[in-house]
This record gives sequence, C-alpha cells and structure tokens, in this order.
Amino acid sequence: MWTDLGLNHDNHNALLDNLGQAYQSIFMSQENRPEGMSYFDFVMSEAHGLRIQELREEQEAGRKIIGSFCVFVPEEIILAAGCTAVGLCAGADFAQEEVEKVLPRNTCSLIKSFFGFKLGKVCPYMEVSDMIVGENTCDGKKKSFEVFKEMVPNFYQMDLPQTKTPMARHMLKQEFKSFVEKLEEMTGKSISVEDLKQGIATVNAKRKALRRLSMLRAADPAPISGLDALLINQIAFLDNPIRFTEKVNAICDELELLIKETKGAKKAKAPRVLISGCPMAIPNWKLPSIIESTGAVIVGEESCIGERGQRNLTDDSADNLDGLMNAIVDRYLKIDCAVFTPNQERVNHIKEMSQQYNADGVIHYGLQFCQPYIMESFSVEKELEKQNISVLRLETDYSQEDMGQLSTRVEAFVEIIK
Ligand code: BJ8
Repeated sequence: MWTDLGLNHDNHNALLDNLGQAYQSIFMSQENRPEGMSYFDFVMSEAHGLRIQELREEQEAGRKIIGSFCVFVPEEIILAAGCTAVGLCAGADFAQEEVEKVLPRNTCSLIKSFFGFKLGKVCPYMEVSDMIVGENTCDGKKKSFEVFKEMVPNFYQMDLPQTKTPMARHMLKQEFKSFVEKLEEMTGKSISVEDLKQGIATVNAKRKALRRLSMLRAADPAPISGLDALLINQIAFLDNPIRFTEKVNAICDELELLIKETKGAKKAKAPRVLISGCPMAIPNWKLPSIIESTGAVIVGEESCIGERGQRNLTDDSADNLDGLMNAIVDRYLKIDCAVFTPNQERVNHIKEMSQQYNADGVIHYGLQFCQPYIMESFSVEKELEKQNISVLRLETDYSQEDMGQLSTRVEAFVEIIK
C-alpha cells in the first residue's frame, strides 16, 4: 500500500518509530484514563494502517478524498458531495533541510511541517487525497501555497476574507459556491437539498458530541486529562465522522458516571489551565505534556483543534440550497481566527471559556513566526489581566530544544495560579 501511495519507506518507518515512542511515553503512562480512550488509542495505532486502507476502499467504491489544512474548509459541503474529508495534520518537523531550500527559515512550524511531510513522502493522508484544499488565511500559508501547488498537482486554493463585513460575507459565499462547483465537477454529481441537509446533520452531530465532552471538563476533579481530550479533538480530523461521534458520546457517558462518583483523571483541586492560541495538530503534544507533568490539568483548548474549530452548529432549517448555503456561510464566519481584524470575539470567547471551565490561568500558545496569534497575544493578555485572569504567553516551535526552558516557565506559572 505504501509503495502504491509513493511513500518513502525509510522515512515513513522512521516517522512511525518516533511517533510510537512519543505516544507510549506521553499517553500510555497516564494514570486513571477512562476506558473509552482505548478506541482513540486504537485509531492512533491504525492512523497509518487500517484508516488508510478504509479510505482506499472508499476511493475504490467511487468516493473522493479531500484533504485540507484549515477549519474554514466546510466538511458539510464535502460530505454532501459524497466525498470524505481528512485533515492534513502538520504537527511535527520532518525533512527540515529540504524544507529550508524552498521556504524561509523563519516560517512557522505548521507550514514547514506540511512541506516536510510532502518532501519527505511520509504522509499517507496527503498522498491518498484526490484533492488538497489550501485556504488563504495568514500570509505564511497563502504565499507558501504558491510553492506548494507546484508539488501537488491536485491542489485547490480557496480564498477567504479577513474581515466580517457584509462584503466579506458575500465573498465567502462566492468562495463556498465555487467549492461546491469544483466538487460537483470532480464527482459528476449535483448536490441536492437532501445531500446538504445530511452533510450538515452529520457534522452538527460531531460538533455536539465534542461540545458535550468540553462541558464535562468543567468538573473538579477533571474526568479526563487535557492530553486525552486534545487527542480526541485531533482525531476528529481523521476518523469516519459517524463512528467518531458514537465513540465520543460513549466516552461522555462514561465521564458522566465518573463525575457522579467524583473520580478524576487528575487530583481534585489540581491547578486548572486553559490553552489558547495556534492549533496543535497531531503529533504536537509538547506543551500539553509539559503542563500536565507539573500536576496541573488542561481544562480546554481555545484553538481550531478544540473549541474554536468546533463551536457553533449550522442551522439546517432552510428548505432550499441557497438558504442552506447562507447558514453554512454564517456558521463559518463566526470562527474567530486571528487572521481576522478586528477580532474582539476571540478575547470574549477566551474569557467565557476560562469562566465556564473554572480555569485558574490561561497559557497563550504561539508558534514562532506566527504573526496573527503572537501579535494578538498582547491584547489578549491585557484584556484578561483586567479581569484578574493570569496569563502566560509562550512562543515555541516543534523542536525539543526548548523543553527545559518551557518546563521552567510553566512550572513557575502553575505555582502562581495554584
Ligand atoms: S482558522 S488558526 S486552522 S488558519 S500557525 S499557519 S496562522 S503562521 S493555522 Fe489556522 Fe484556519 Fe486560522 Fe484555524 Fe499561519 Fe499562524 Fe502558522 Fe497558522
């Protein structure tokens, strides 16, 4: 299968070895994990195995696989077109020397990562995709896609607004309509009202389940570690959405029982941290593992791999395509990514989340060279401090070199918020 997909065996094996070791030491060493995590451990163990086989079987049956890098690419529309959506994770350094031949050194790790996966030929999700969608969000992504599309013949670029004015809304609707046309052209099939309603229902069910999981983390003791909750949010981008939703609801049932029995994954009264900032794609577990190794518990992620990406359902009440498309546009325009200006909603959401999950402090996570999030972190800090919410602003990348320094800063912060 790997040869068919054009993967480089040596590089791929090296990646899997590293991943396997990291997973064992970070996830499997945790105590008091809910039983329902065994499904998500299984998915991870088969992320480069059975899941790829499944996607290839779907392809053989005529479905197209659509890879994407951003929560702005609407999964409802992909499903309505009879296609499958996969997130292209970009959470680890790979083939960095090769990457720095085509991108400036001072590019954020997330962008360098997907270039590394492509140049090192190690990502089966990228290779299995019939189309890869890149969205014009930050300057780094937008300009790097000019280079990336030379490497990926099946690349589709989606333009996105950077404000939320009526004109921006109009532009987003046009972009989503062009995306519909592109998918219809690929599949040779028109999207009907029923298809779109079904796509919306599947994605709404997934988001509701993830919301349920988030709310349960408000309990003290927290019934699930932040690492495990992050892992579930990461897997949301890879797994079959219907099966994934069932499994998230099943673990939520278990967590509700644990809460009733006041059983926690972490100790009661453990310092509670909210993470806010750049997305943490698989296998980016560095900062969460440092935070939880101090005895603190992460109670929420204000991130696209977390609540920012999953909050807000799509209204499915319209009975025509235009009405449903309007509802999709309205739902996506609520995403408060830092590429938007102004972006007051994001600060409001951080405040709201820290209250809702009883956080003792917020750690703002910025990837080095990510201008939108790092610039915004100053105003986030100022506004939260006005409300007496303690904030630690961190900048890091995917390397392990700053582990010591990060641990020292996180430990000191956790001492303060205890
Ligand atoms: S909606 S957060 S998934 S763009 S870290 S590449 S911003 S320089 S990832 Fe994102 Fe969509 Fe926004 Fe969400 Fe650029 Fe920053 Fe790198 Fe980033």
